[in-house]
Amino acid sequence: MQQESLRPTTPPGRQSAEWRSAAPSLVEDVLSGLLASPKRLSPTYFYDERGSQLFDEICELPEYYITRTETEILERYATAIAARIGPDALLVELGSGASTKTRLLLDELPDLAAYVPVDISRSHLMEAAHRIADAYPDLEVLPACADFTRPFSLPRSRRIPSRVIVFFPGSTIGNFDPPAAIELMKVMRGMVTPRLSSGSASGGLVIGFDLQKDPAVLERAYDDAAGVTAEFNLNVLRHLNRNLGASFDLEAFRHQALWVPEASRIEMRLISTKRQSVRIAGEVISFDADEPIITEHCHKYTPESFA
Ligand code: AVI
Repeated sequence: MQQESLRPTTPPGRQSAEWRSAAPSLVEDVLSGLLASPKRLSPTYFYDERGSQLFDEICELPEYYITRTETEILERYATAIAARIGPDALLVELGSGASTKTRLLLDELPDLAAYVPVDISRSHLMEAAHRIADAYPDLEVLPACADFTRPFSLPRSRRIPSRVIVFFPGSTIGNFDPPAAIELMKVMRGMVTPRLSSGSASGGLVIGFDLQKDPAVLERAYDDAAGVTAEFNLNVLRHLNRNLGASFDLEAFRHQALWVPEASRIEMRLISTKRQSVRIAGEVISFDADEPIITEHCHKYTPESFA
């Protein structure tokens, strides 16, 4: 992880939390996904610089109701949520992106110890963090460039926080299959659980998840008329061409968003439009015509199934 303070740095030695795991390399992960049946690629690879920009565009699309709906919910309940969070908290936002919705909470939390936006796209993260720091000059902003599904250390704030609150909006939890979602929530629990010696209050989680609804509405949300989501999906292949020297022909794959009722999820796929082979890191991967690569699962819940 790389992290950078937009405020004066704090003394070392007050590390809040750290997790360790053996992360597979990009090439191992991509090859094992493409050699599996059905073929899979991790949605993590959407978020290079271009992918992060495209995702911001998706959030503005008329068909993509998630961002608008969640913003309305936050507008209505930010005061009540802030009252539950209380003073001097460390607010950690996972997958912070443009940090747009966060402002609704920050406006109601003038006495935060610090705000920690966490995102995998460094340039995107730093731009957003600078914008937040400019808009909230009294707030310590500690951006952390990390893949939050992997081990990373929380930065130390100048003020000792009363508690850690994880903010995980945007229905990103829906992109994890249920067992992985449970594991991630255990990691979040570790982040917010107070060290015994700190005397701090118990932490909390503010999380957004999406509800089941008419499949036609869902499929439109993930296959918009302007083709932005298609471009976002295909950008994964561009990312692999650039970073692994892969030979994907973007014209030979098409975007598909399919509602799978038995799993209660949208599956984002890239469909090979013909029989073809792709070279990637010394391996040759063969595709049949119409063969999918599954690039993302977007799980939809009921309040009961989420609980
Ligand atoms: C980031 N995540 C919550 C989005 C979603 O709705 O599952 C990603 C996305 N994929 C296509 N459109 C948006």
